[in-house]
Amino acid sequence: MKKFFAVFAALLIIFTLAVPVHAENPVVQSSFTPDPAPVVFDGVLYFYCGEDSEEDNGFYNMTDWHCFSTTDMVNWLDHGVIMYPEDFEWAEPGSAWAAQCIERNGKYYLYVTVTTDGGRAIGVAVADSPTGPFKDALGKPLCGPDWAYIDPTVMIDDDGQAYLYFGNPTSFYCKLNEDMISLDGGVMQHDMTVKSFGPMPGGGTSYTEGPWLYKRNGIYYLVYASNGVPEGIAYSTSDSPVGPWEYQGLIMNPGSSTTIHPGIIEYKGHDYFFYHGVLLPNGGWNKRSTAIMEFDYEEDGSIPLIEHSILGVEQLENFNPFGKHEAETMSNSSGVKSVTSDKRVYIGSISDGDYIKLSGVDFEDGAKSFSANIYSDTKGRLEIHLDSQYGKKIGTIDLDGSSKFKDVSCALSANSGVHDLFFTFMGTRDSDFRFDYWEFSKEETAGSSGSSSNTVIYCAIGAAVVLLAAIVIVIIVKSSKKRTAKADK
Ligand code: FUB
Repeated sequence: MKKFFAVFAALLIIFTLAVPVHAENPVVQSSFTPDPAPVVFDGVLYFYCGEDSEEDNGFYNMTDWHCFSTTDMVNWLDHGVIMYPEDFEWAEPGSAWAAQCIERNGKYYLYVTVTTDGGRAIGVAVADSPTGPFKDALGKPLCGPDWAYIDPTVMIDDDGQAYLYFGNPTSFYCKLNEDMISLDGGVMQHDMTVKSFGPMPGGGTSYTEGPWLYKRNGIYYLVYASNGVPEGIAYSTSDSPVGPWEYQGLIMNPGSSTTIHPGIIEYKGHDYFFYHGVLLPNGGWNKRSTAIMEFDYEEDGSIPLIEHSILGVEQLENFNPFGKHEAETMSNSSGVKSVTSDKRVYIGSISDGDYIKLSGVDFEDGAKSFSANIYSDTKGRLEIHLDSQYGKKIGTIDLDGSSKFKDVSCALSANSGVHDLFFTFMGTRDSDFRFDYWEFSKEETAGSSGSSSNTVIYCAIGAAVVLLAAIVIVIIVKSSKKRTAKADK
């Protein structure tokens, strides 16, 4: 029997170590993340997306654009709100439809869809960093207004010529000047033929909206939402950046939402397909979330049919917890929201029992201390657990309920190797926690305030008490021996 358990335990350990860490779809749980647009800047993978509001207005109530980044495909840093439609003075609030960002000569250009007087329009904003601050570059639409002008996608070809595509249900395109904020010529439209864009059941072509333009091995790819609603994803190819296009077929069947919106990117030798679906419990056709699937091109460059799955992509490398990290870095979470306020992004809306998870965190030979910047309105605690929300507890920070952001720290009990890391908040039912940043260190922290350091203090007091008791016993024994010796005399 003992032998059986030993073999079973060994197999379990081998199995656990052999299964790679996977992301879960949706990628983000703390907000809705429709219309994802991935891009790599300086070795970091970003995706830009809109935000479907929780407040339903019966249509798309899209309040702002967000940006997320990763280097391991599983743990994502939320850079918060990077722009509001109101930042374009001529655009309507709540109209933050699809956007895409591109870099040229050290500037970052964000092409967006918004609603204005007389229709939708493509606006362009510019920033010095991928995460903003972005400013309207023109003070007016780059293209439009026109109700068909939505979903910009942008590409700079090898010869330096930039192209902008957009449109529903027609595919429009134009050339951009080197300044990226003016057109070289006018807006053109493709011949909407079945040969170029495939057949729509019931007539017309399958092209619907959400174009995604890129080049790979000399082939131009135009990937787009197809077949009306519910949308699937199809693609066409060309040997020229402006077509004519040749329809190649469907690469994703319709899924959980009416719209789906594609984005494709190569990162660290892997090819990823971004799309959105109704993937959160409180989601809906206008409350959509980003999902990612990995795929391999066929040898001839064609894209295979990609399945929908809630099992996302594999982690590319372990997460290094040492050094300062923003609290809005996570692979999963429960209950929390990222808050953008005065150029500061933190995790708010945290209540009792909520948690933040980071996957595949490498503590190497062990972290000795933990520090964080936290606000709490209640005498609660931040507990640090390994491998599950209530797994092995390696440290606790006791929060004083002062309703101020404070630097707090604690010593840690033994931890080493690679684990999933959970920050679990414990308080009273309606407690309000806010979490700005954290850091693990290999050094012991002086003046630690958490209960792991309290444990050290309690141990020291305990040891002193035991020592005192021992001294008292020795004295009593010695004096009783003296008394016995006297009596014997
Ligand atoms: O998110 C609003 C609109 O729905 C987008 O612009 C379309 O691509 C579709 O996803």
